Amino acid sequence: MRRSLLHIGAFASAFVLLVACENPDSAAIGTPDGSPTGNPVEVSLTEFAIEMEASPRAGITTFIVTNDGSMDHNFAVVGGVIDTRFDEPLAPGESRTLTTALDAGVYQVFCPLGDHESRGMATSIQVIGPEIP
Ligand SMILES: [Cu+2]
Repeated sequence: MRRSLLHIGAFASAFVLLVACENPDSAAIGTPDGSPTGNPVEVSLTEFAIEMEASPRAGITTFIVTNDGSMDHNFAVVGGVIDTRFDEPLAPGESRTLTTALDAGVYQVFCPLGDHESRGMATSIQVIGPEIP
């Protein structure tokens, strides 16, 4: 069961990366002309830190989250009207995507599992660019 879920996550991530690579307009994602494809933002979860781009562009955003640690972790984004996270934590080595629409502004990013947030799995990101129409 866990193995098949892992494969689905890996497949979804590969698919997103594939789409991002094959779409010549991917540089324009998040601009007013719009695009259904999320702006990809890679995230690495470890004990106990979250590594990611600090200033992603506003728009539809696809977080490509990989658990590079040795224990389960989750990934939450909270700010403005956004409060999103995975329903289930990611196992070590697992990668999954989380897509959400981000307006410009500051968002708190953290791991909501146990005391991971207070141990360092927390950061803030400054989303830049025009607001979503
Ligand atoms: Cu964690």
